Amino acid sequence: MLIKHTKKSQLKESQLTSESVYKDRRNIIKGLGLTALSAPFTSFANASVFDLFSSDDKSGGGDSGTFKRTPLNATKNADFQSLTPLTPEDKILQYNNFYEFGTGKGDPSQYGQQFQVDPWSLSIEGLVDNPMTLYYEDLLKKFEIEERLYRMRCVEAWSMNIPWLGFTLASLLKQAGIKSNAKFVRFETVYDPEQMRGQKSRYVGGSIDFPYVEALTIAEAMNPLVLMSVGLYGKTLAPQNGAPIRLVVPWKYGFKSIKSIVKITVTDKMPINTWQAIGPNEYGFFANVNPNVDHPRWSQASERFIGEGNVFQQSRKPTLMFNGYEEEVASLYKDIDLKRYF
Ligand SMILES: Nc1nc2c(c(=O)[nH]1)N[C@H]1C(S)=C(S)[C@@H](COP(=O)(O)O)O[C@H]1N2
Ligand SMILES: [Mo]
Repeated sequence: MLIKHTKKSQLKESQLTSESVYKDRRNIIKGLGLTALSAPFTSFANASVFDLFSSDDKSGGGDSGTFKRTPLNATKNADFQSLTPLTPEDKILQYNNFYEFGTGKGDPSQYGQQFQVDPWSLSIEGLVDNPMTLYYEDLLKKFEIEERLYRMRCVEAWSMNIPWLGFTLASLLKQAGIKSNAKFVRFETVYDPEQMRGQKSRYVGGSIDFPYVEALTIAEAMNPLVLMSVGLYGKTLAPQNGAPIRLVVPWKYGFKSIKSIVKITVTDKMPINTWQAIGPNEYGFFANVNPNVDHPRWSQASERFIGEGNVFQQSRKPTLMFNGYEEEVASLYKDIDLKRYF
């Protein structure tokens, strides 16, 4: 007998949305005498702290923008094609976190359209046999680009399903050749205050000490799920999504997926990532999606899925361990206390 094994990461959202959460929400909305109206009160039924404070999501905030994205050829990776529903393209382009352009969800699309991505250079340095520099064309041509549909889960308790285009970080690191004493891979976003208003003003950029930094252990970085993304929905990335190249680590909170990368350093010292530097009690190094480890200020047990419709029509669903990628990555953490190393 042939048993078709469906990976948990490939289940449909409809199979995951907990009915009780959904009913609950409908009753609260009904109780307020509101159906799907855009009264701010309805969102209290299921919003996280962040949802309530951010002035975002009427229908996304900014507009998709005037930046020219070009079509990209990619091979569909058959293992990652069945995730549904996808978040609509306009939402992925208009609801962003990219503090270099401002802290509002609409700021990156509004203020990022003039951002220059070509020429670009990305250096790979540190504990590698072949240090290298990749230029704009290399990012799109040097590696085989594939399409993968991945969940994306922000630490703020909202999520999207995104059809990324990119290549594995492992393929890049293999070309660079990691030395045997290497332990971490550190990533750095471009520092360009003239083009990034959030880097020019601490007020606009949420008091972050730029450049934005992220890091993974070598074992995490070599996991075949990790992508260097250069596009989404069949085209190159828009600035608001981290053009021309950004990281995608689908089992970790979104802040690990650093945008607009100019430097990758292989090192033997554990780097301090940007959000950990800002709030070490709230954001850790690992940042694995975990429904059982709450953020000190809000629950991580469920999330608002950003799909069709406005914030009030969107469903809440239970958060999955490692964002649904448990089969692929749980072994990386088998001896680790995930409550302590969050
Ligand atoms: N350089 C940089 N990278 C970043 C961020 C940022 O502010 N600056 N925000 C992170 C957060 S919190 C999230 S949720 C994702 C959002 O990616 P998206 O806007 O493409 O969905 O980008 C991450 N990468
Ligand atoms: Mo995030």
